[in-house]
Amino acid sequence: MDGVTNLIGGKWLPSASGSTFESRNPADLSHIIGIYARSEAQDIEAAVAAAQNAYPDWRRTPPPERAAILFRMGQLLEKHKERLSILMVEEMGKVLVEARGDVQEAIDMAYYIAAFGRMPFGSVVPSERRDIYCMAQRVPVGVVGLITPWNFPIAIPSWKMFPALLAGNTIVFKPAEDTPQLAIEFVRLLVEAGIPTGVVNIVTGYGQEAGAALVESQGVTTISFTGSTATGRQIASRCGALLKRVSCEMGGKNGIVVLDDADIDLAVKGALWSAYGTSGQRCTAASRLIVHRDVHQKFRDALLSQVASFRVEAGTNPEAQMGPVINRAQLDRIHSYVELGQREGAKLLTGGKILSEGGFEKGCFYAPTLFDSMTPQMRIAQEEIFGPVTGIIEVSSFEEALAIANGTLYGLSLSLYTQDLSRAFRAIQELEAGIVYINLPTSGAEIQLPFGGVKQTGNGHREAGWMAMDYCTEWKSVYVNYSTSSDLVRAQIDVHPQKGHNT
Ligand code: UN1
Repeated sequence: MDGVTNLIGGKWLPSASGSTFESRNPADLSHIIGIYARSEAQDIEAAVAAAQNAYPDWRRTPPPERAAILFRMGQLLEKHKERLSILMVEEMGKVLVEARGDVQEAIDMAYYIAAFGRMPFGSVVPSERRDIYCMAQRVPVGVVGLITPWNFPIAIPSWKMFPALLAGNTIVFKPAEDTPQLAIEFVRLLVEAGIPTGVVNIVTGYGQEAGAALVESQGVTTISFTGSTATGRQIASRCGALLKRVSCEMGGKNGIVVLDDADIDLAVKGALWSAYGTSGQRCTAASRLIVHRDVHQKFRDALLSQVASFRVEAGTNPEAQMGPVINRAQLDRIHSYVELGQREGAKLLTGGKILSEGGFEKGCFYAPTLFDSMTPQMRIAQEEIFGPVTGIIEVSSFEEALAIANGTLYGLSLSLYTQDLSRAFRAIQELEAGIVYINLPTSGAEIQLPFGGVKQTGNGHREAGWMAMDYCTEWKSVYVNYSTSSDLVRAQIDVHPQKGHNT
């Protein structure tokens, strides 16, 4: 039924106010994907209460049992991979092969995290005293609030949710307003996999209403957010004031360095994928190509000929190399950055326009755009655009390339193309980023490694990998005295008596 899209304590409900919003296909805005509950604080509070109710029992459920549900979730995601991928093309706009990759990331994450159900949850360490047993164990944090973006509508919820569930937390999930249908499908599969009532709740709606209420809710101990740096800053400051745990994964201004000895064919392929994959709407997209002057012309000409012949189409067409961008507002924002780049003096080589005829007029399509003569301080070289726009910055040395690569406020993903082992390892040490690639594009992170960035990209947390457990667990240190003696032995004091002092 329209608008009945909040799963709270095992029941699908409309918003308390009864108001709704729509999700539309960005390749054809006349295609309405569905109508969703437009939720506010009251709905969030109901979901938080349900998550709190479910918490004691879920926390006590043995981890292998929790893991078995995640394993079944992996199987269900596999079974529904094609259906979800097609829905993703329609609701979010990425091309089909990429949509399959998005679902695959969640499948990988489900199996990976499920395997940890029988792995150590802490450590046993020696004591400085006799007959004392010391251990540190991970414990869940309680109700975790997840605020997720539209660009990886299945993968990113899986990065945040599966570790939190394995650890014994319960969830209130507020997905992006541009992709609610995929989030609902994801939660339905979790229910089918056997997740107990109230352990995962979903509340659809807008950030300023539902998202903000989730951050404020007293029952939520931890927030995990992926989105813009501006929103992340607001969320992190509120969480700071409320003394909540908060993990923010925010903007990027990723770059590819192409040195004079690089394999140019490989670098061009890497740049194409990094800049225009997912229409540039990845946190890991490369919007700066930092190219040595000796290979500049060769690299630029090869890249330009590829970009100029790029197939932009609705992602349902198997020939499509790039689909639409997410919505009209984003389309206008991308275009205003391109106009700004031209005013700043960057040279537009191709693209630079909203595609508005020949079948494109119903959707949000932008021509893949390539600039040359970009300089490091231009705003288009400093600010995240989140669209199919990149530019070449010419450099004269390896050192200059590293300085420019590091010269932004962000630090998610940086890549370097070279055949020189010593420069590759120097770069690995010097690049200021959470993810460094050598002879690979800036996109393509695998789930078993931590994902996240330094500087204004993150606030010190990582998603995916085993390290994702850190954001959703606390450490509890435990000391057990199993001595049969009635003596009190004090740490530090009685084990190191100051010889001669008392005599
Ligand atoms: C994102 O854009 O937020 O490395 C995630 C990549 C993908 C994940 C991107 N595996 O580009």
